Amino acid sequence: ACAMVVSAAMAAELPRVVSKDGRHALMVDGAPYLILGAQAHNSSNYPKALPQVWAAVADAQANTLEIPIAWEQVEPVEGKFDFSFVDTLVKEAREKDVRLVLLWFGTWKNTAPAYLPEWVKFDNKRFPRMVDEKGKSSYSHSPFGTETLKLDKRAFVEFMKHLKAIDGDRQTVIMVQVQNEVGTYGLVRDHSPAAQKAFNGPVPAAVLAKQKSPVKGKASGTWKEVYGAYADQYFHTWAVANYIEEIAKAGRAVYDLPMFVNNALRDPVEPMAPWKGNFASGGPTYDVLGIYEAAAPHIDVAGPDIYLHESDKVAKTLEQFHTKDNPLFVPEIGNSEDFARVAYAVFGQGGIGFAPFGIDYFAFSNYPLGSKATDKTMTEPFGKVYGAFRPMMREWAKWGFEGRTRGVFEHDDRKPQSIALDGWKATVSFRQRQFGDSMEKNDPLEGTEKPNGGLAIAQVADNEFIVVAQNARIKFDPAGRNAGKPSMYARVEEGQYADGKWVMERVWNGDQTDYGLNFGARPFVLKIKLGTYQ
Ligand code: N0T
Repeated sequence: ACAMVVSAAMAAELPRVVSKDGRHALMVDGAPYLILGAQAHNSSNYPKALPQVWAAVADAQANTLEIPIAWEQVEPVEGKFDFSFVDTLVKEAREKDVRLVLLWFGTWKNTAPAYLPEWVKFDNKRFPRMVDEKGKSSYSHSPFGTETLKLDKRAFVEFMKHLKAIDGDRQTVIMVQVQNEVGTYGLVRDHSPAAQKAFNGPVPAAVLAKQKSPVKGKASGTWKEVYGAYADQYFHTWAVANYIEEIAKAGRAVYDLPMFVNNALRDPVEPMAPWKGNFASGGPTYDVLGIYEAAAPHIDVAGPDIYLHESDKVAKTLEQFHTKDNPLFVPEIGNSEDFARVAYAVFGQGGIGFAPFGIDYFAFSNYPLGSKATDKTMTEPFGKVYGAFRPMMREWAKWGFEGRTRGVFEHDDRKPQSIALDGWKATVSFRQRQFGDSMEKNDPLEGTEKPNGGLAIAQVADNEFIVVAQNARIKFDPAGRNAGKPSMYARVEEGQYADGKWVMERVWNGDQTDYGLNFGARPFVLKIKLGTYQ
């Protein structure tokens, strides 16, 4: 009877994002959870599409599927709701033991109105689009459209009510994305009378408190006075964030699941400059996360959609979207092989989740953003990584929340990287043979022609580590409290976590430890104990 009481109490605890000392966790069933995610294609939100999705999710060894729910799909006729797809999806997800992150495609999908019901799409009077200085319509709907907001919100609330009714006992669905890649291309902000009036009004105090100006402006006043050349973008960001907040807040009032937004990135490395048509104005780009935090407190996370293949841009993006107020969550990343190694950095750096886009055997490739392949060769690189993390994902998420984990991915320059640990320094190198120390320039290691290495490490005790990696070598040197002391391995075990316990498979020694610990193409897990002597 006691166990039943406990499990009923657990089930009643809704997923939530928690933060402590600048670190974050996604709690699911009362404990930190790691999203080993996979996102389906944009048109896979129909029952007949699901078999190809589940097959790919299984091959990727993902524990969570991200998939759209579209306003056009649930309210094809005004006021008449149809959630039959949601029912099928949740039922099948339970059978497959996969959690769900649902993506609400409403007013904005990649900034555009494509997923609006037909009765909304063309009715510009009732559902106005943004206009430029001359009154010419943009393709994209205005965040000042009060009817658009009212009805998007109503549909979203109906959706959340339905979710609560069918899944409130169990939380197959653990998070909800509100809209998709919001903002506007080609126009920095709305110029409708309502927008104009707000633009000439004062910046709200909450925004002033959270969003610094990149230029020297007044401490308070109108958008122009405070934010200068950035005023148009920041204003539009505030307007879009407000709109999203209204919807998220209303949805959470009926069913309080964590909610997030995703971002089509602006260039992460070019020097900061005002908008000049080079990204979607109004989206949660890294430079305006403060505005989202101020305007949209019911949004827990703004996550980057990573399709930039250059390693410096990927690394910078992980930094920019990981702050004391914003958990690191990568809701989309290209599904090409080169991105699989980035998972080690996200999981190692305390991220709550990672999801390649297009994990779905629907014959559609979004190359060059992602993979050319639409078969098993596309899912396999992610499957290998997830397969290594999956048995210990609960432990890993807990260590991440405790600040014990670090992670790196191989950069385009192929150079070694070092990781500072408590009492130790780890050096991670790439393209090295397992035996011997020289990097043979004329005899490069097969299978490493392109960067594909990654390593994540958790310090589980003073001198003890769990390492999961692929195509990488790790070596440890004493540092800090151990600096200057001679050291050696006390014990290196290959094994795996099962039901919360470490299960040793073999002890590594001799050739297997003489030249550092070498991981090949297939990831595995090592438990490493180090020691020092006089
Ligand atoms: C993403 C996906 C889907 C190199 C693209 C990325 C998804 C959306 N958009 O397949 O449409 O729903 O969130 C846009 C990135 C464009 C810039 C790429 C620069």
